[in-house]
Parts: sequence; structure tokens; C-alpha cells
Amino acid sequence: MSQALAATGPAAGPQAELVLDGDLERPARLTVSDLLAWPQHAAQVTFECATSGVRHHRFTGPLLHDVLTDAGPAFDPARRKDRLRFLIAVRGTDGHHTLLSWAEIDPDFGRAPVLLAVALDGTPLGSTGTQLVLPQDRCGGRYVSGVEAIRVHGGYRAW
Ligand SMILES: Nc1nc2c(c(=O)[nH]1)N[C@H]1C(S)=C(S)[C@@H](COP(=O)(O)O)O[C@H]1N2
Ligand SMILES: [Mo]
Repeated sequence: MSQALAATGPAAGPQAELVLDGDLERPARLTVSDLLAWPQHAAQVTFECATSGVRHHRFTGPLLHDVLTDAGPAFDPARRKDRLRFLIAVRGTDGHHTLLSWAEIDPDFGRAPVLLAVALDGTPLGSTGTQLVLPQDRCGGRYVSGVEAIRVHGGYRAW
């Protein structure tokens, strides 16, 4: 079995797709296999769920920042402050969704090592879809599973 198949699951069954859109120069549709094209990172995480208690998991996958950067967010790369109004919305197939700020994952600002997982505890996520992984979060609420859409918003203005 190829490395890509081993990481994303058996060829049988449809592969879940993730749509990247919004203020991007190169919107994209990606399967979990496609996410193997970026450098892979591992995270051993512990989080607490308000209803089911403490969970421990190991995830692997690319950095959200690497994947979104390649989609060409519509800011001026030479001006760091231009990135501060950008938001990232992440939605699962069940409608569960969360917002992140671009600055939170940007290496020049919050540097949160947020992943788009291709595997959870060694189980490939090809058919269920990628899962958002926030190793620094104490609560599991933002670990959105079955991610089907990520939308980058560049025009946020509070005032
Ligand atoms: N798509 C989706 N992802 C989700 C949720 C959800 O309702 N839908 N719940 C979150 C919450 S509240 C927690 S605590 C974790 C639970 O992760 P676990 O099932 O691995 O314990 O998933 C998160 N991801
Ligand atoms: Mo939870």
C-alpha cells in the first residue's frame, strides 16, 4: 500500500472533500490525501470535554497555516499589519463551526501550531474528513471533526 493510502484509508468508499474559499487567490477543493502534499507534523494532545471528560489523542497532518498560505490569502505579504483583520471560519459536516483569527496561527504573531489532521490515533481520516487540531486548547470544542469548509474572511471591521 502506498504511503498516501496508508495515511488516508482504503481506496474503497468516497473520500471526504474540504472546500477552501473566501478571500483567497487560489480557492481549492482538497481530500485528506491531498493534505499529505504539505510537510507533516504530529501532535500528542490532551483536552477536556464538558460532557465526556479528559481525552488524549495523537494527530498527524499539515499546519493549517501552510495550507492556507498556499491558497493565497488576499493580504499584502510585505505588510504584517495587513493580516490582522483576517478571520478563518471552519465548519464540520454537522454544522459545528469555529472562528480563528489569522494572527493566531501566523508565525509572526500567535504561532499556534494548528493542524488539519490526516490521521487520529493512527486511524486514517480519508472518509470522514480532516479534523482541526489546536494543541494549545484546554477545551475540545474547537477540535472540529469532519471539516468540509474553511472560509477566509479578509474584510472584518469592528468599526
Ligand atoms: N464536527 C464536530 N466536531 C466536534 C464537535 C461537534 O459537535 N461536531 N464537538 C467538539 C467537542 S465539544 C469536543 S470535546 C471534541 C470531542 O472529541 P472526541 O470525540 O475525540 O472526544 O470534538 C469537538 N469536535
Ligand atoms: Mo466537548
